[in-house]
Amino acid sequence: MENQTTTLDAVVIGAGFSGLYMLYRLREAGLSVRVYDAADGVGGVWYWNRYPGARCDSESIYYNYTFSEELYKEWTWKSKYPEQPDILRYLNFVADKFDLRPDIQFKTRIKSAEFDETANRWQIRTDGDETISAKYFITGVGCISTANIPNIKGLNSFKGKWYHTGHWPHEKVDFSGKRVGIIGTGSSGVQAIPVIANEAAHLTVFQRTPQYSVPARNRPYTEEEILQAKANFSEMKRQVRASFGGTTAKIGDRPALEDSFEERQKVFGDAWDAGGHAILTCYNDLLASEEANETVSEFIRSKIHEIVEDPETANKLTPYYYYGTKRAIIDTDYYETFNRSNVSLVDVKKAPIEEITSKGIRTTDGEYELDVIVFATGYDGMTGSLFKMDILGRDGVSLKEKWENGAATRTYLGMTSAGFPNMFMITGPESPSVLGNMPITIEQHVEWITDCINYLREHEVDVIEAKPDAEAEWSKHCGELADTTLYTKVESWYTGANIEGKALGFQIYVGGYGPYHQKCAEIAKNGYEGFTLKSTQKSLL
Ligand code: NA7
Repeated sequence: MENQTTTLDAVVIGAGFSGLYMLYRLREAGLSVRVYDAADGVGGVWYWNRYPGARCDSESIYYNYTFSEELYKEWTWKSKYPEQPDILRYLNFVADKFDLRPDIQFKTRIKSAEFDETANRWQIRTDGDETISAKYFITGVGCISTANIPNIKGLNSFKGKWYHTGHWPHEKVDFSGKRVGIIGTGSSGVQAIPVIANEAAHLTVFQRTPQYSVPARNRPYTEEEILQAKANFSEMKRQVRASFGGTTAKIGDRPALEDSFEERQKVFGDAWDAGGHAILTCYNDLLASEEANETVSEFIRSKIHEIVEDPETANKLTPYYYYGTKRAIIDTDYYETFNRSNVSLVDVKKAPIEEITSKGIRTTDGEYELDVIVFATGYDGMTGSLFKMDILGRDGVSLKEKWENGAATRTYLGMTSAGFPNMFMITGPESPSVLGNMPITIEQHVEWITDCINYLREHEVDVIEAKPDAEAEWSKHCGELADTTLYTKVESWYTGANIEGKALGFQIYVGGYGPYHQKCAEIAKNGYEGFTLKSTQKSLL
């Protein structure tokens, strides 16, 4: 499409959990709205993450929308942790049920968005040279959706095939008989490694930082569990929306050191046997106190040495940072996979990767010949996908310029930013976003934004904008909360440390979903406290 200008009330970017629900709500509110997505189908990250073993680590019965009881009851999850094809099917089911596709433009990337201060509208441009004029500009681009492919010398010379987990081909990749190398042992690597090892002739794992991982103990749901979850819908919805992390999981009622060593071993052992993230919430101070954290870290280290038969490999796999401060991982047979004769582990912290050659990967210890390289090297989190677009607010200032110093990222509630009127971010930096079960906080963001837009329309307000002092206060509050935890003491993608040259800063609200939702509701109730509301006729605040 060339040189066309479309006029809409709202443009939403991304057809994942965020964008689909935003579309549903705004359309229901009577707005003209269109969602744009670079993919040719719905799903967001679940459209792209098709690597072997791709699965969500939130429990299925919570990893879905709760806005519609009918939807909840019509959909049935198969297993405790949903696998990527099931999540993609679910999001397609949602798109069909609510007839969302007519208002989604696929295969279209938004290149830029500029706020026109005279018209009080956003001018948005696509990669197809279409221009859209919209009153509201809303991003639902995900927190971990821009792939990080490390800049390793020689990648172009590699004669085999290479893939990033987050941009996996749609057709099945056949590993049988192949020598495969995988770089990265975060959630994606840990899920993919056991599955690829089953198929490949040989798998070499290039590990930079060892990871703590706990068995998921995934299994099919029983019919009774499904019936119970559906019958319990209303209570579940109430609980997850008020909870800390978007599930009904309970956080321990006491500090770890209040128990004796034997008592703690029993508590951790039970959580290990139950599987999933329960081990992180056994006690209430595991992410706040170094001594408490060491107890759970040491427990997992001992499990690694129990499982992995070769002591040298077990040593290489043993982490020494605070458990949970890099994203906590759950797995199926991760450590067990290193007992296989066709799997080897290379420590690239000790012997760094020097280059990718035509034949494989060369570290300072020598060359590994490979047919396939898998990059499980993660994402430019939180800001990467926002920075891929030129977003220009008042006075032509770009969001990237404003946030250049990551440590000083400024948002108000993680949804808005001063200087960017009528722009909303679903799970932007400084919202609770990734520290929990995301669909639940996405729903809250979408509902808050919809209520806000309805309020503006009812009160004939043209422009809403965060006040600089309100957002400075919010950012300060987020920083102070983060400093009470161990998250800021470890390098991770949460802090931006995984991206070369990225300014460091922990940009997530750690106060929990429930308290955050309550705070947002109070701000709305007080007539959108901390925002300037302006109409062309009158100034309301
Ligand atoms: P992660 O968790 O960021 O993991 C990326 C992995 O790749 C991690 O082990 C990194 O080591 C490693 N990595 C990154 N760059 C390199 C280079 N240049 N050389 C060697 N190793 C490297 O990404 P995932 O995709 O696994 O998971 C992302 C999120 O998706 C996850 O947190 C869940 O929320 C879902 P490092 O630890 O940086 O030393």
